[in-house]
Amino acid sequence: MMANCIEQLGFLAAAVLLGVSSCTGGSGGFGGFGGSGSVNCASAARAQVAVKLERAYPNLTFNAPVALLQAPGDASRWFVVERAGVIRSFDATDESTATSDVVIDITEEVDMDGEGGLLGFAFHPRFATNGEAFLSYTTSGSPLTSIISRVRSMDSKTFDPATEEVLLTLDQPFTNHNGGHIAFGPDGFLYIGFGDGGSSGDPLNNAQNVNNLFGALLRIDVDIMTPYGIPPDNPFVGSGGSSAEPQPEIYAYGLRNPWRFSFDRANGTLWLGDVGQDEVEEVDIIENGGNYGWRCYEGSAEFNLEGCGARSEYIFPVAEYCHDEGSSITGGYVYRGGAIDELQGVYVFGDFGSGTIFGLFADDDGGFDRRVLLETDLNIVSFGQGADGELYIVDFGGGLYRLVADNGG
Ligand SMILES: [Ca+2]
Repeated sequence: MMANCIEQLGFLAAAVLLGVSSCTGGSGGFGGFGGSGSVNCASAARAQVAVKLERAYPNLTFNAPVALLQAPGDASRWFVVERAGVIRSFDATDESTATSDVVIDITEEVDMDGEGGLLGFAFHPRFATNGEAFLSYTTSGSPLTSIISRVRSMDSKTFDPATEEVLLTLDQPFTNHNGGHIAFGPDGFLYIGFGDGGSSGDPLNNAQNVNNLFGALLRIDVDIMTPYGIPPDNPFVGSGGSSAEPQPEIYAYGLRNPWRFSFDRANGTLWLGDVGQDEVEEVDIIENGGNYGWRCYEGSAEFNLEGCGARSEYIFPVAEYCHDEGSSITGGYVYRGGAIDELQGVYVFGDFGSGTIFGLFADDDGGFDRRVLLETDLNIVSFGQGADGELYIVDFGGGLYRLVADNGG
C-alpha cells in the first residue's frame, strides 16, 4: 500500500537524505492509498501576493540554528537557538551587527545523536519580572532522553546553567522524532511537542497510546506545584498518570513529529506542522483533547488501521501536501505584521526539504487554500515572529531571512 520510500525522518534526516531519497511508487497519482482516496496531491497554485525574502542581519551566521525568538514584549534583541546547545542573542535594532552574545551554553549536556540537540527555548510570559526561561533538549540516554527544564536569569541577558531545574524527562526509544518545540500559550501554560518515539511507522504504536507522552502535545502549568501542575481542563486531568493510565500532561495526541507550532496572536488559534512518514505533510489546528490520527492515518490517508477506531474519531489536517512538493514540514505563524497587507491572517509555513514557503488563505467554505508564496533554496528549519508581528525564516545552513513586500525592482 505504501510507496517504497526511504523514510523522511524529520528535519535532520531530510538534510541527510536530500537528493538521495527515492520513491518507487509515490509521486504522481498516489493511487495506493488503501481506498481512502482523500488526499489531494494537486500542487498548490502560486499566491497572488508580492512577497520576497531578504537576508536579515547579513553579517551574522549561526551554527545549525533551529529557532529564533524575542523575549515577550521586547523587540530590542533576537535570540537564536543553535542545535549543539548554545543560545545567542544580538541587537535587533542594528541590521549590520556582526556580533552575538552567548546567552547560555549547555553543549556538555546535549546529545545530538540522530535528530537530537537543543531543540526548543521559551521565555516565561513574565520573563521581564521573573527572569525564567525554559529549555528543551536531548541528552544521552538509551539512546536519548528528552529534557524540559527551567533556567533563571539574574541580569535579564544571560542564564547560568547552574540554575537549571529539570521539570520533565522522557526516555526516547529511538534517536529520531523527538519533537522538542516548546512555547507558552495565551493561557499562560507551557506547551511541549513530542514525536512518536521514532524509527519508522511508529512501530510501538506510541502516538495512539495516551498512557505515554509520545506523539503528543503536552500542556503544563509551570507556576504552581513542583515540578509543575496540570491545567484543570487538560483532557486527562485527575489521572494517576502511571504507565497503565492516561497521562495528565497530554493536551492533544496522534501526532508523528510535531515540528513547530504557534499561537495566532490575534485569536489564540493553535497551529501545528506534523511531519509525515512517506507521502503526506500536514497542518493541524489543535483542539483540547484532539486525536490527530497518526499512525492510523498519515494526513488524510490510511496508514495502519490495526486497532484503530472509526474515521470520525480523528481530527484531520486543515491542509496537507504530498512529497512531490516537499519532504518535511516546518510549521510557521499566522502573519500579523504590518508590512504585507495581503498576508494579514494567513498561516505561513514551509518545507525543510523543498524550501517552499506556503500560505494558507481562508476560503469561502470555512477551509483553507494552500498556495505557494515563494520557492527558496533554504533548509527552512523554523520561523520566527518579531514583537512587531513580522516573520523571519531560519535557514539550517546558518542565515536568517525576513519576509517582506516585493514592490518590484
Ligand atoms: Ca494527522
